[in-house]
Amino acid sequence: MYDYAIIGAGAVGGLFASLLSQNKQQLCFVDSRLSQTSLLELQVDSIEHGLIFNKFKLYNRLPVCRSLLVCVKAHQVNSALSSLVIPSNCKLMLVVNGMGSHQEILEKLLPQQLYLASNTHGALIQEKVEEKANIQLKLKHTGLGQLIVGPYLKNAAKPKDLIKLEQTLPSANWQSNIYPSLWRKLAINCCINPLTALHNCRNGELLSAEFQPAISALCQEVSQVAASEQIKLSAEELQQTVLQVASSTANNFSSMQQDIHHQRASEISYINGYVVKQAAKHGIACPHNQHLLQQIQRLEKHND
Ligand code: KPL
Repeated sequence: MYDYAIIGAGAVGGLFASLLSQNKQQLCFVDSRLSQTSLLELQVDSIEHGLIFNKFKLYNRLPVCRSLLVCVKAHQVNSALSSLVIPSNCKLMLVVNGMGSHQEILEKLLPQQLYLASNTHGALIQEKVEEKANIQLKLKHTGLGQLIVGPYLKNAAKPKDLIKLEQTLPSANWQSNIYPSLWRKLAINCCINPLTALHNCRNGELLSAEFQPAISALCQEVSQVAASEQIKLSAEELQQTVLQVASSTANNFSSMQQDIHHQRASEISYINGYVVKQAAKHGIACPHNQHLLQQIQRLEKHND
């Protein structure tokens, strides 16, 4: 039996696979689009352990595993899981940007099987070669962050497997109410992702004075919408967190900058789009988030 199966052979999935396998966890990857079982050769230039090399099986069906880690784009969660049957003794942990994607998969599992995570580790794909069905992936761990995990059902007890996750990944932390952390990460993504995509710049450039009014206004709106969902996060605290992350990932291009640059669909509907949708439910005006949502959607249409 595998300890973890991972869906998403990208920067985040690859990073966690290599860190977990350093700690003797049995791991594999799953991609239901494949026609046969293949191999993933992974090289990670990690901050704490230097170069890590691994080979993982890449299945096209779900093997017996204790936990399934889903590390794909928010808009891919539903389709990545659609053909898989998730047994009731398997925990599913969503490590995705934005909010709302978990609501699309609730009918696939019991609510107590679902765990949500907020990840602030930075990782960058340096090379990805797909040869026949096999994949060679080279990654760099660019920022030491945290993986915060909690249950979809607030205050549910911490399962034994997740105690093990905390022991094997020193930067993993359990929170019985994960929602404030998810909103904090949402605020980071609401500011950094669309602004870097629209200005085609690295995260660190958002530290300049010209961006401060926009970041402040976006944080005000996120704070107000979060409060309407009983999550108390002050706009000042959010703004400080956004600037800290922009500084610790200064050299990175955000995932949305990359998506827009490479003409791929972005996660905007699960980031600023989620804030705008929740705001509308509560009758709150969110002009700054709305504006960024529209501008990114316009770029996506232009790329079609
Ligand atoms: O999550 C990120 C992303 O790019 O999606 C941040 C934290 C902004 C790092 O780039």
